[in-house]
Amino acid sequence: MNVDKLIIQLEKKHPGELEYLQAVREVLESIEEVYNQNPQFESAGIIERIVEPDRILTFKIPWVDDNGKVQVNLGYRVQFNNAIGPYKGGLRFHPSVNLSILKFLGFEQIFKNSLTTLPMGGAKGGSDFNPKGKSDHEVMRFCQAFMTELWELIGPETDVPAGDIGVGGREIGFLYGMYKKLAKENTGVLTGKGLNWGGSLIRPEATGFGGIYFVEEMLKIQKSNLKGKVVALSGFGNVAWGAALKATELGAKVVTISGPDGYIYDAAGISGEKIDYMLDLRASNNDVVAPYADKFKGSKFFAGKRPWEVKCDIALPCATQNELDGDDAKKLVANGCILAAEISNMGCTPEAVEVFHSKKIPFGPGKAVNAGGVATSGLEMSQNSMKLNWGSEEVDQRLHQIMTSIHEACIKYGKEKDGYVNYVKGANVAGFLKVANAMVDQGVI
Ligand code: 2IT
Repeated sequence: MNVDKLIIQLEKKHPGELEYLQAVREVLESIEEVYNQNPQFESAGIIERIVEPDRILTFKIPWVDDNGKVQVNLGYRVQFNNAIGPYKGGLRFHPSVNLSILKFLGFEQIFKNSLTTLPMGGAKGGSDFNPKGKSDHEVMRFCQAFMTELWELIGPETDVPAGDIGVGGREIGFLYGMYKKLAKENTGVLTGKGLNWGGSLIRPEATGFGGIYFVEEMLKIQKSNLKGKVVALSGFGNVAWGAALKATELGAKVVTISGPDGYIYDAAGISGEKIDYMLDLRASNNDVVAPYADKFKGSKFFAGKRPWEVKCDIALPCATQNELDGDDAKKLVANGCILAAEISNMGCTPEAVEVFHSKKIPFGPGKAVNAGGVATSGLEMSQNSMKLNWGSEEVDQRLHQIMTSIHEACIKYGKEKDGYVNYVKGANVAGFLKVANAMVDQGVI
């Protein structure tokens, strides 16, 4: 395999799909060595097959807003790979959504889902619809229109969507209701469901909790832990909320959250009612964090800036892709940061990752660190299949064990001669091998 040649070919085929090409390049660079050591991969054409989605559904979503005006959005489902299980991955509703972003997310999801140890393939979907500022009725009409197109492609044993940015419990409820009406069945076709209609305990917390369990493991091998560590995180949604809760519980002090409007610095620490307030901020539907500074005296709002300029021990991007760049990484390192981990998908640019690697700062990539969300979706699917519910302790303990095993897999394939762990390589190789071997076993299909 020749990575540069493959990327040039892909660039020609998919011009301008920058996020997708970025995600593919990172994985190819990591697996090049193990790929070339396994000639069965080359003869089965694994690389050429794994970088292209199995299929992409694109559809139009016309709906009527509260003023009686017709709106038109675009919808997508990218079914990337189902070698080890049904297609699985979230739906993102955000104005920035386009095919490149959904292809990068679907591609990442293949390896992430493989790392969870559960039988799930990779997929992603969504729309350029913006739920911010919309009424509940508008969101309902949109979700119903979206599902009218999607339902025939998905099913509890074929493709199981879930939430991502802009898709939470409310949206999953409306989507599920419409699927149920169209398919005339009550099954685990979506995850992130409400607790009294098939959802799993701990699913809302899982991405953040799992991320912090992973960070704990990263610290443990350095004979350290979270007690007293100062944590800078970005975002203020579901992922940031879960991460803040668990990091605080384990003794860390979270000093930042952020939104599209800027970031909040709270030197006293974002804990207790301040973490609960993140839910109010989100419910206000305005996509801003500035009101936090009015409510909690002593905190400060920095308009239009990112939180990576503050002094911290640990940096955790929890918002979106490429939200921490090379300059941010340099600032963090200069300020004494000892660990960075993406709880968002591809939160760091390649330049940022390069800075962390060159300074031997442990860096956890999203597909390992944030796998707890989809892992708990997998546990929701298991509970749905068995038609029974586990208690929160049981789910949490399984989640914790899965995160520990993902960390072990990263060490197995990512530990370098000097003892530094390249988690990017570890996660990519471990995730890839399982899927590639399954593809070899199953023939050219
Ligand atoms: O990026 C992700 O892993 C998710 N948004 C969760 C996907 C899922 O199927 O639970």
